[in-house]
Amino acid sequence: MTVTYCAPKEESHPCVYLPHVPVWCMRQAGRYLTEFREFRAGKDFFETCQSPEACCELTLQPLRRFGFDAAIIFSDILVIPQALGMDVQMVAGKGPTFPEPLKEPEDLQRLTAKVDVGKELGYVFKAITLTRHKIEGKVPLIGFSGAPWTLMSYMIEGGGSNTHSKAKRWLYRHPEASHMLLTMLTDVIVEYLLGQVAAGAQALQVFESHAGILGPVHFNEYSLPYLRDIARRVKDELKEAGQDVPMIVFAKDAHYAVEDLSQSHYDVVGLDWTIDPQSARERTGGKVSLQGNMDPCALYAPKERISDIVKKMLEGFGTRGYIANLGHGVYPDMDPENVGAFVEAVHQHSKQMIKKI
Ligand code: 1CP
Repeated sequence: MTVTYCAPKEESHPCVYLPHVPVWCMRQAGRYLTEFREFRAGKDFFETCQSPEACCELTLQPLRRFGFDAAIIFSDILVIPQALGMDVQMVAGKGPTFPEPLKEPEDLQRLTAKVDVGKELGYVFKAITLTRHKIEGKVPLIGFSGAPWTLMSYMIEGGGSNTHSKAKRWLYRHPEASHMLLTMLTDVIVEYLLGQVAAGAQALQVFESHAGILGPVHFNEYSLPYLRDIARRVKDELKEAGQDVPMIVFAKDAHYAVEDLSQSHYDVVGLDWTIDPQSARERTGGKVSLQGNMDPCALYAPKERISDIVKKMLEGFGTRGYIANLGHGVYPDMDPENVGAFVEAVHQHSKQMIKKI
């Protein structure tokens, strides 16, 4: 099954000129919004993900409140392990849970060898097409996927983990099987991202949320080659069809890798808050755009303080080749007003900075 987005005639081009630095937030659709909690109440998380209408509504909720310059489709990175045949449940108070995680290399045989991405994940494509229409060209719609290592770690750990020791055990004990699993995931991710673009996604973000636990040596062996392969294959395939879509890579806690990431076929490198904006600029040498990186916890500060922090961040990154964001997602206990203050501060300070150029 393929879903192809056909733009309505009146839709404006997404690459519009903005008088300010664009801003969006990871997890901008989330539990910090009362309307999100009300909508999700009593509904199963993954059933919600499978409803295009629900995903569309949840994607649009933050846009109604704040002046975000992009939408990110409501879904989850764990729909890929589900497409590979694994059972994943969202347990209240615990987070995502795999009742039968992968334990040993033989367990790879349990995974679907050739995933029919259109059939298994067509509901995400439908959600993207519906949402793209509903946005009416006001802001671009971002599609996303988890990166291979992050998905592998969930599939082996069976849920969130502090040490990721079960998944890292595979890297030390079963390097071949690890590469096999990462390759399987990469193949599905490439097709999944291309399907999202066909359905109407105007940018793509790849989340390597568990990069930090790897360290430089393992990152170079088990993460970076797959991240590169994903961007290269998606870009090559799109190029053949005369298309291009900006791609963002977000490898959390992998500041040691920013140079490599800036040369890995992605257009934008997303940064967490543990790296200084100016040094990120120096290390990436203007080769890519940067995204990030305010500490999400700065949203607990009073609004005036948020404005000062944003100003410093903008001065560090500069206004060109830059997308403002947090260094990770919005937390459920955050005050929506402060999220609004963050967005306003980015717009206001960057407008003034651009005027001075
Ligand atoms: O019931 C709920 O609403 C649960 C909270 C929630 C939400 C709002 C989860 C469970 N997933 C989501 C949506 C989601 N997940 C989005 C939506 C778009 C948006 O950003 O607004 C996105 C992009 C994700 C991606 C995602 N899921 C990541 C990568 C980003 C990151 O946070 O590093 C990861 C690691 C997940 C797994 C996941 N899903 C949900 C939780 C609580 C977790 C993390 C669990 C853990 O390992 O601690």
